Amino acid sequence: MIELYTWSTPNGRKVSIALEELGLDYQVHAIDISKGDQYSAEFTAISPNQKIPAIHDTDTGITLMESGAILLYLAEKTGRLLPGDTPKHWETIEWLMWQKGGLGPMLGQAHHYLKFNPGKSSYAEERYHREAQRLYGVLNRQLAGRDFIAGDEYTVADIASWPWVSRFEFQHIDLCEYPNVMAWYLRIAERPAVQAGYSVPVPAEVPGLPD
Ligand SMILES: N[C@@H](CCC(=O)N[C@@H](CS)C(=O)NCC(=O)O)C(=O)O
Repeated sequence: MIELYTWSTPNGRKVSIALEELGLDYQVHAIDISKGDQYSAEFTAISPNQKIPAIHDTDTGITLMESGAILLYLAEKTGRLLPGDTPKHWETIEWLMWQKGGLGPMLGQAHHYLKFNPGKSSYAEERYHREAQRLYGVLNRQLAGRDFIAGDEYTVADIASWPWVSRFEFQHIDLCEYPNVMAWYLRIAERPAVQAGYSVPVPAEVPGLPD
């Protein structure tokens, strides 16, 4: 059984979507980061960096923070979502690291300046909007002629990036300008595991495209 410590954010949803996809038994502990639950002594013992998501696997005794490490752990535990074929394996890891080091952190800043604090810094708004557009362009090129980021297989690289793209409106991104990303976004949005994992821990609808 996996104990999942999470909140309804892109990083949290990566793990609930993966757990649903893998059909693993899990129990949710809501850590409301808007109320400061992440700073409690109990949660700090589980996630030393005081951020969600984190897991504890009661089968192995392993406790992990960092969404990328958790996705790799779940993939290794089940033998799924990470191709065994060497070139595809490393391409999946490469794009998982791209999400962790680029797409996630930069879009997170875009959320702060474009969605939550507009008007505070035009420099930051322009910088993170431009970087968001550049990153969507990178993803659009990677997805040309492919159903998924690492090819024809749905992997942890898709699960890591998709919840960030689901917040395209926060980032002032018009998905029509990135047709390969748009098709990939909609393809993944249909998966029952994505819809179920999106509602953890707070019920939420997967965002559709604006009319
Ligand atoms: N690198 C971490 C980032 C985790 C992260 O930033 N989590 C956010 C929610 S998406 C959080 O816990 N924020 C609470 C805070 O910053 O106090 C990961 O990928 O797991």
